[in-house]
Amino acid sequence: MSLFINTLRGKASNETPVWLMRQAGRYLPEYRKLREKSSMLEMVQTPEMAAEVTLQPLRRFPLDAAIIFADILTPLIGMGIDLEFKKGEGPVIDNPVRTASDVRALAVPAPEENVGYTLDAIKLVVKELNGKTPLIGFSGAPFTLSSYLIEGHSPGDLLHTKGMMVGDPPLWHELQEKLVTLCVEYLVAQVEAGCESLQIFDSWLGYVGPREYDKFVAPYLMKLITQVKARVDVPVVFFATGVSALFPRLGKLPADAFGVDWRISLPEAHAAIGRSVPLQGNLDPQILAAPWEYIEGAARAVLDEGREIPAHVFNLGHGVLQHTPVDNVQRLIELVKGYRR
Ligand code: 1CP
Repeated sequence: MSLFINTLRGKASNETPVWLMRQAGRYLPEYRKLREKSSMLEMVQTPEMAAEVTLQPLRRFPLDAAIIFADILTPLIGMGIDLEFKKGEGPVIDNPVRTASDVRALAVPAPEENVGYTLDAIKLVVKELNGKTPLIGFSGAPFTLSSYLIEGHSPGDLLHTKGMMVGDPPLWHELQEKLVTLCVEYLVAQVEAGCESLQIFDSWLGYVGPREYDKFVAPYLMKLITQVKARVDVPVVFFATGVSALFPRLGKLPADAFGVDWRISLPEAHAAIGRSVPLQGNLDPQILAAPWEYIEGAARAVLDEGREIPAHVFNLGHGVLQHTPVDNVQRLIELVKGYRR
C-alpha cells in the first residue's frame, strides 16, 4: 500500500505524503502549450490529452498522488446543460436550472455514457502509473454543483440557489436527489476504472450557515458518502473552504479524511472535527506565490502542525494559482519529501 493511501487510512509513518490541488493546470508551461491548441473541454473530453495533462506534474515532481484531469462540472453536461469554460469568466451555463420543469428535465445518465472519456482517461493513467503512484478520482458535492447549475456561472452570490433551497424545499430535494445519484455512480465508476482514492469538493459550502447546512445540505452529503462507502473500499476525502465554523457538523460525515483550507490550523481543525481522522492541507496558495524565504517557514509550520494530528497529507488549502512560480512548487515538494515527522 502506498504512503498516500496508508496515511488516509490513518496509518501514519515518519513521512508526510504530498500532492497539490490543481497540480495540473495553467502554472505549468507544458499545460499552457497544450491549452493553446485546445479548449479546456476538449482536453478533458479527449482521453489521451486528459491522461497527458494528469501526468505532467508527476514527470516534474516526486508527488505521492495523481488526480485525474477533469472538472467537477463536466458530469453535468450529460444532465442536459450547455457548459462552456469562457476565457476570463470561468464556467458558464447558458440554460441555468431555475424552475420545477428545469429540474424535472435534468437527466441522470450512467457514467459510461456521460463521462466515458474520463473513465477512459483514468484507465490510461493507471496503466502508465503502473502501481507506482495512486490516482485520485473526484466529484463536486451536490450543494456546490447546484450552485453552478442554478446561478449559471461562478456563484459570486447564491441568491438563486438559496432562493430555491429555502423557498421551494421539495424542488431543492428533487434536485439534490438527482445529484446524489449522479455523484455516487460517477465516484463508484472512477474506482472501478482504477482510482484508489476519492475526493469530494464542496467549494462553496462556506457560504452556508449552520441552520441551512443541517436542513438542506447535510442529509445529502450523508447519503452520498454513505452510499459510496457501501460500494467501494477506498478512502474518501471531503474538502470544502471557509468551513472552520462547520467542522463540528462536518465531523459527523462518514468521510475517511478532511481537506482543510488555510483559515484554520490543522490541530484546531482536528479538535473542531471532534474525532480522530487524517487531515489534508493546508498551506495558503497565495503564500506559495510569495518569496521562498517566507514559504519555507510557512510550509515547515504546516508540517510541524501535522505532527500534532494522527495523520497528515500535505497539500495547499485550495488549488495552485495560475501565477505561482513552478520553482516554488518544486522546492515545496522537495521540502515536504525531506521532512520527517
Ligand atoms: O485552462 C483552463 O482554462 C482551465 C482552468 C481549469 C482547470 C485546470 C478549470 C476550469 N478546471 C480545471 C481542472 C480541475 N478542476 C481539476 C483537475 C485536477 C487537478 O486538481 O489538477 C479539479 C479537481 C477541478 C475541480 C473544480 N472545478 C472545482 C473544485 C475545486 C476548487 O477549485 O474549488 C471547482 C469549483 C471547479 C470549477 C471551475 N473549473 C474551472 C474553473 C476556473 C473553476 C472555478 C471557477 C469559479 O471560481 O467558480
